[in-house]
Amino acid sequence: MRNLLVTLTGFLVAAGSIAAIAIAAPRHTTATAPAVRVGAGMGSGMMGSTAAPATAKLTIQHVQKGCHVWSNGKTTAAMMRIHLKVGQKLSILDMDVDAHQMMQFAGPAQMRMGGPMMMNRSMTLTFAKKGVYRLGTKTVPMPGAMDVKTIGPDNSLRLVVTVA
Ligand SMILES: [Cu+2]
Repeated sequence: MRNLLVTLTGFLVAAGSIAAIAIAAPRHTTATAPAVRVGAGMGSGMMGSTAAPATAKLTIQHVQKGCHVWSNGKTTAAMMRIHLKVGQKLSILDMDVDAHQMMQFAGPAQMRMGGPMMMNRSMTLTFAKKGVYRLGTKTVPMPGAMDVKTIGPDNSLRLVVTVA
């Protein structure tokens, strides 16, 4: 629950600053200082999007049949293939009731997977070398975890990342 609150607070802070910028723009059109700040913020945002490829995002979603699947926002599957550019980041968010430990089975470089991700926690992997990375997760039993009824055996999440 604490983790959820931290996440929510982060969203609220982000939403608040966006709202502040939106409000500041029409109110302070005559004052020069806020206008410059708004302009600078927009400029750095645009520079950021062109300098580095956008972070790819996958979510581990809870489903009734198989307990969990990957979601890229468009499709869901236990096995996903994604293509990234060298140096691109992949952010993985665990929205499943299970804790998931990322694993690497193969790849041109050893990735640091850290510890298990709890619900509502995310991790970001950076793919610095070209090649094919075979990744996956295993669920990790946690004390006090929710016992949610699902249908059939749990999916084994597998992920093939091609970096070129
Ligand atoms: Cu699950």
